Amino acid sequence: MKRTFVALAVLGLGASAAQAQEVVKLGAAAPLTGTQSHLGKDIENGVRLAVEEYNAKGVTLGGKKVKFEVMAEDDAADPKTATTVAQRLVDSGVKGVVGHLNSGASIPASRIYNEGGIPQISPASTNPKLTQQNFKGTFRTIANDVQQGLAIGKYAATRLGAKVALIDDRTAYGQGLADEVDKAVKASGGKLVAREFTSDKATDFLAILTRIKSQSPDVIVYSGMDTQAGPMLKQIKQLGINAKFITGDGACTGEVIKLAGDAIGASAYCTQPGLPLEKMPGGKDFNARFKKRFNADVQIYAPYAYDAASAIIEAMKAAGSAEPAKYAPFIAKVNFPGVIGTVAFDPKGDIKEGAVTVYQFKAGKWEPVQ
Ligand code: ABU
Repeated sequence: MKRTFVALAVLGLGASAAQAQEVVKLGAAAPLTGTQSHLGKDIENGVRLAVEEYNAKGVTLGGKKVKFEVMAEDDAADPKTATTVAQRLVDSGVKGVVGHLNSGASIPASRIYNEGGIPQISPASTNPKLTQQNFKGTFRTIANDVQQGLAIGKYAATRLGAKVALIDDRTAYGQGLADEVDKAVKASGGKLVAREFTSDKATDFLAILTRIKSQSPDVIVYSGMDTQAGPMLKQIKQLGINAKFITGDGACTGEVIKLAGDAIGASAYCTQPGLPLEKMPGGKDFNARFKKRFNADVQIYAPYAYDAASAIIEAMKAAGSAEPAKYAPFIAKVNFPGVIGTVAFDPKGDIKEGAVTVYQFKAGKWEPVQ
């Protein structure tokens, strides 16, 4: 195995007493350019904060002091680019990867990591299929869309109105979540009056919204990202559609509020797998450290990325090694208090504690309501 050593000259003792410090590279893969870059950067920064804090404390593996370095890669939220990026990370000798953001990127990339024997923990990809492939090294720190779809479908049909229209963006995330919402609406006694789809590049939703308007739904569920949800809310207002609106974690952001402008109001709801940041056990403190370090607000996924990087490093510490073959089995056994809560995985690799929070838009921001 290729190893990189950084010679640290110990001041005053001369070169002979220099300490060798092993560099352990961790990958952070997410969209760092394009319309989802605010979420990708959130992930990269979560990983960076974890790595910097572990480096500051000092980590010794197998008697050797190590220094962690982050190799950040831009997958552009694109499935094909994600596989290229995954191969580059494996070839570059990273020992573990936190990523990707999009389920449509994480799922194809997971095959490359699995073949390369490199553990992958996604802090954001919620499509259930990611952890259903029987890959021993694939994990996620966020609850999956079986739970989130159930929460959205049930809340929509029982609290927002029985007639539900459903739109998805045909990505692995959007379509997968919509399928779960569809089941949950029907199981909760609701009626699906329309099922439409768009794409994660679209900006014009007038045709599908006009069809939906003719069905007079009580609630529109959008399963996709904030980049589409913002303009969609504007066009719902433009068409005079009088329906409530609910969306999942991909659009449960501050960005959607900016994009929607005055078209977002108290009839807008969203969900996030996990607790609100201020209710996470380590949330307030994490938020302060994150803001101080990056001069930026947490979007959604930074705490999950921080805990994912921590899970990799804790597993390395337990194994006494950064070699993936040696430390990977220890990821399945981690159990530590993270920012988001207890970090421990079920046999599939999903986080064990998976809450879902419902938010309503109130006084300019998303407020937890359930
Ligand atoms: N979880 C929402 C955004 C990321 C994804 O699963 O595609």
